[in-house]
Parts: sequence; structure tokens; C-alpha cells
Amino acid sequence: MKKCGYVALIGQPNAGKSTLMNTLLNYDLSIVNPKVQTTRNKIIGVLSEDDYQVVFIDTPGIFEPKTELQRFMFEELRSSFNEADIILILIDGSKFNHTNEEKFRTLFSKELNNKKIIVAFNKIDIIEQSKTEEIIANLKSDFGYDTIVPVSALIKFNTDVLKKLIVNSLPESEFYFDEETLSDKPEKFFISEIIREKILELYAEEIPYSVFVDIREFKERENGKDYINADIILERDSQKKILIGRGGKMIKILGQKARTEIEKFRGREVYLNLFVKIRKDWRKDKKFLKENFT
Ligand SMILES: Nc1nc2c(ncn2[C@@H]2O[C@H](COP(=O)(O)OP(=O)(O)OP(=O)(O)O)[C@@H](O)[C@H]2O)c(=O)[nH]1
Ligand SMILES: [Mg+2]
Repeated sequence: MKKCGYVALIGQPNAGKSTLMNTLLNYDLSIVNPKVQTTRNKIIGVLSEDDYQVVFIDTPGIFEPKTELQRFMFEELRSSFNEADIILILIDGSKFNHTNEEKFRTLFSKELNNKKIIVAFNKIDIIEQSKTEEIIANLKSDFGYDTIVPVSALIKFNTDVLKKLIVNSLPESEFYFDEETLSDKPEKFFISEIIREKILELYAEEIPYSVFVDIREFKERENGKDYINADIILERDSQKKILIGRGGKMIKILGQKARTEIEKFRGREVYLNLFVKIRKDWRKDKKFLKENFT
């Protein structure tokens, strides 16, 4: 009998959930960035081998939602618990905080009840070994975790051991997805994420948080380059100025970087047109969020 199951990656913002999913998939599916709250949606990544299929769910690292957008992200996280056969809790060992971990356990005590839990203790490449051992011992005694695997998602250390453990814990089941399937999200979603990733890299502070990328047109053309029109939606006029830059310098760099990455992802050339628009305070706008996020 084959094995198949859903594995939700859950953890504090910046713990390395998306990095770990990409490492386990051996494919850069989910965007990664040093800024917190990079991931906004739950993103499924499917790993298929001959006799097993792991359906990872990357989730947003958000536990105390404040804006409407964050409430949406929190719902994405909460619903992932129900879908999961295994909860993979990711802890950023370099910033371990006992109080936060306790809050997380309390917040999701119901959802965690009766679930198979595996803990990945991440970023051990930048932690002293004695410190790692000390925190792991505390995690075992304070929270009753019995399976804790020290890893580095970034340098791919011990991640094979973690993968084996996950596979061993999968329920027996037929595959849920075709073996060629990588994700449940359409290509348009990943194109918008690539543009957002480049914005996260190029701009400081508030811009990445205030941006929403809408792929308005995506034409695949057999005898020519693919054609993509994307709206970059911001919250205020002042942000538009910054995004475009003096004489359009910044948006040109953004366009080039995004296009190169999209071409890598698509394996073919594309025309990419970017349009900057304002939708005042969209992060607080329930109607906008409903239309664009669900
Ligand atoms: N040194 C080190 N850095 C890591 C490791 N794993 C992830 N990072 C870095 O941590 C930062 C956050 O990684 P992400 O994968 O985006 O974290 P996340 O948990 O998905 O974050 P959110 O989506 O914002 O909740 C990035 O700069 C990664 O390169 C690791 O094992 N070691
Ligand atoms: Mg993430």
C-alpha cells in the first residue's frame, strides 16, 4: 500500500517554514525573505516518489492578527491544522522564545490535540551546539515533544533525516495528487509571488507590506513570448513614488529582476508590463480582500 498525507509547516514568523518546504521539495516554490510575514497564503507543495506522496502546506507565520489582511492570513493558518495529518512545528533556534512557544501551544491546544507532531529545530548552522542541546532538552520537558529534529533548512543539514521521519509517519493512502503536480495554486499565483519577492528584496520597510500584485493578463503564446500584465497595488501615493523611483529607475530594475525570474520559472521568454495603482488602505478593506484572497 502506498503512503500519502498532508504535513502542515507551522511556526513563528521568519522561522524558516518556506525555506524548509523548498528544501524538502528540492524546488524553490515558496518565496523566502529575511522580513517577517513573507508568506500570506497557505501554499501546497507536493513531493511524489514511487511509494509515497507528501503534501506539504506552507503557512503564514502569524499568531496575533491585527489588520484585516493579517486576519485573512491567520485563517489560512488555522484551516491548515484541520487538513493536516502531521503538524511539523518549526522553531527558529537562533531566536527561541519560551513565552512565544507557550502562547502558541495555548492558542492551538485544540487543533494540536490528537495530531501527530514533529518538531524541526531550525537554523542550527548559526547556533552553538551546547545551546541547541539545552533548548531541545527544555522543549522535551516543558512541552512534551518527543520527536525533535535539529536541522538547517538553509544549508540542508539533517533535512534527509527529517524527511525520512515524516515519510515513516504518513498514513497509508492512495495519492491525493497526480505525480506531476507540484502545487494546487495556478501559475498566475506564482508569477505574482515572484514579483512580490523582488519587491521584498528591493524595497525597505513599508512598501513590501503594502503591496498586492494582481496578474491582470497572462497570455500564453505558442509562437512568441508569453505576455503578462501585472498591477502593483499600493496603499498611498507616496509609496507609488518610491516604488517607481526617480525617472522610473527603480521600477525598471524591478521589472528586469522579476522578468528574469519568471522566465526561469516558465522556462521561456516573457513580456512583463508593470502598472502601479493605488487602492487606499487595501489591507483594511474587507471587500478587496474577499475579492482577491479567497
Ligand atoms: N542561518 C539560517 N537561516 C535560515 C535557515 N532557514 C531559513 N533561514 C533564513 O530565515 C529567513 C526567513 O526564512 P523564511 O523561509 O522566509 O521564513 P518563514 O518561516 O517562511 O517566514 P514567514 O513566511 O514570514 O512566516 C530567510 O532569510 C532565510 O534565509 C537556516 O537553517 N539557517
Ligand atoms: Mg514563509
